[in-house]
Amino acid sequence: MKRIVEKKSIQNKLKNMKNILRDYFKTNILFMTFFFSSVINGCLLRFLTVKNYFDGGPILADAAVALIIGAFGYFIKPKNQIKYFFTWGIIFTLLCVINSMYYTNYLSFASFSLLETSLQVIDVGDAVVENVMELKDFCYIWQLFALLFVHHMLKKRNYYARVSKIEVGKVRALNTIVVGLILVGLFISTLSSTDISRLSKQWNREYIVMRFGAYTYQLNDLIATAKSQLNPLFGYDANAKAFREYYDTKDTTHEDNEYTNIFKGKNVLVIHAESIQQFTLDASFNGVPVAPNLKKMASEGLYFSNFYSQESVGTSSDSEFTFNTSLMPASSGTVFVSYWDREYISIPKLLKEQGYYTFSMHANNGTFWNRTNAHKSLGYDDFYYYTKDFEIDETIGLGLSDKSFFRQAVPIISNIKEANEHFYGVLIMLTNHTPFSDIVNFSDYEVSYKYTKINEETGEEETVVAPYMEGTKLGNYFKSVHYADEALGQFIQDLDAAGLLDNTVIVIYGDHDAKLKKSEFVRYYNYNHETDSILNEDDPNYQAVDYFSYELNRKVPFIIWTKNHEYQAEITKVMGMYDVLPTLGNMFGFSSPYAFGHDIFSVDENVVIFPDGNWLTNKMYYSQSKEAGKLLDSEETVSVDYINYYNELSEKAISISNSIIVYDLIRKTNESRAIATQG
Ligand code: GP9
Ligand code: MN
Repeated sequence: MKRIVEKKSIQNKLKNMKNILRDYFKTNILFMTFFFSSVINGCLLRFLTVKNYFDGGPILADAAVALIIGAFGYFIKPKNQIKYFFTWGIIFTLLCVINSMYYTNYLSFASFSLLETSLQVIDVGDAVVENVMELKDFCYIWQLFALLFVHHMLKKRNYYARVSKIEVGKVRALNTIVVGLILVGLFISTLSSTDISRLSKQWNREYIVMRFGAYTYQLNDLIATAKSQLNPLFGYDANAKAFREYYDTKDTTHEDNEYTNIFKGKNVLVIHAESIQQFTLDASFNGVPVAPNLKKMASEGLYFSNFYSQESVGTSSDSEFTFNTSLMPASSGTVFVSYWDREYISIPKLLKEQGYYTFSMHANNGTFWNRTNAHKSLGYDDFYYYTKDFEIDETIGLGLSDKSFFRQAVPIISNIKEANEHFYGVLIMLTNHTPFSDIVNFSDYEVSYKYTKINEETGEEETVVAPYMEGTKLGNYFKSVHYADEALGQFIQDLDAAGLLDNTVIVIYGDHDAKLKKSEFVRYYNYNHETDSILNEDDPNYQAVDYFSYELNRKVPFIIWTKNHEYQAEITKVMGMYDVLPTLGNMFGFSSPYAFGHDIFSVDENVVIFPDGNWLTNKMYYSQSKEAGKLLDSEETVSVDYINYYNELSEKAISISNSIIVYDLIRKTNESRAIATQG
């Protein structure tokens, strides 16, 4: 008997619950539309970007954010609630669209700190438009249509009038907030200390979106950006202390090696080779190499064949910065735009101490990447740029063609040589800049696949041309690199003819990869010329392009070359842009106490730390966001301690380097030293 009563009471309770839920859903339709569409879009964004399909954590976080934000809608009269939900719908949709676009282009997520930086990007014109737009980036807009459609239906059915009679807004708002907070609590209980530390540091953006969902990421980013604006005011003491401790315990001893002072007193011309990746040096089509001049110089000089750029969102400007200072790029925003006025120890400044005249040259306008200010701050005596010093007589892609740029540069350098005993100059190339589409109008380099076969009807041998990379972005990239390589080859000849190579060291670096999609490489590696199609994945010859192979292939060339080829070697040790200052410093006789890189000839095992916390040694590429590594030699093994050691090292370097930038710690240290000396 007792059992029957109990069963009935449970049944009644369930029934009651069902009725409550039914009534709830029936009278909260607009809120529910907002809630579910927001959660679905949050998931969709992750599905289309970081691809963590089955992780409950970020769904919980997205749901909590949508509940808490949605809850405040109840403070508004039902008939007016659409205005509130639609406004948030626009914000959430924009957030998804922008992040999706950003990921399409940079494989990372957008940040409020980039608002200032992105104004720089507008100058790049068609490069942005052509790269940015993909249909899938706009699929989130359905949320807005759903909200309008549901609102329209509800209005037609007199829903708002009915609901206003029963809805006590404040109670609903509070109840919803409580449920939201319970979800927050549940979510927090799933977090590890690493998750929390990464959320506060914010540089591992991919990881944060994977773990916390896009809405929490963006909210956190907003707080981090606001904080970084106020940073110079807050947190100085703790960061300055960490900085002092780091350098107090850092071993800065350097022993001489066979390259010490080999180039002391020689002139330097650095070529910033826009978007040139290392694999192009080994590529050829129909027997014609893509980059024969670079290849030749690599074989005649010191060639660092595992050299990686360490750029962040500041792309070209980040590479210029890291090349010249051996510091990492800023964790939020870009140095050239937001932190150009800090004090840095740089190659131009160090060579100036040895009596060098230092200059930079670029055929874009001087304001791009705030170079007019940033180059001064880096210590260049002069910056030669369009519109000041170059005439636009041939335009390809973004601006003046590299061939014309170099042609016009030679007489300027000749004058510089006349007027100065020693010089250090950096020439920033431009033509090989994404989207590489204009180059087809100037290049006759073919990226097709030509082969011979017997014509079945005539029985004679004939040449067949399969399109291969023609008409693809990677194909255009090869044409573009071929052009840049020709320009470079001609420049070296012209420098020689002008007598400018005799006492000069040429340094060439690719500033970053070309940001090409994996699918472009799939075609390049797996093309079947006979059928003009891509091999099936199960074909034994199929070469997959996975995350690690793609990342490893992002390396760029780094070459140190002299006319008489006194120093020839291929250096296979992994090397990063931040190793340039110490390595050249060893050769030219300068050094920076704040360098994060190393003289490559002085280290046993080098590590390249990327701004997102990933790192690379000659043994392993490790991704901190994926918490996975790839051994470069499958026969080798590494221990967990090895991985932990480099994880910690990377985090420390990124953090200290960022403090130097944000808190202007080099200037502060010099000032306190000066005061101490006076005292
Ligand atoms: C623009 C050029 C390109 O002047 O240096 O910059 P990027 O888009 O590569 O940062
Ligand atoms: Mn660049």
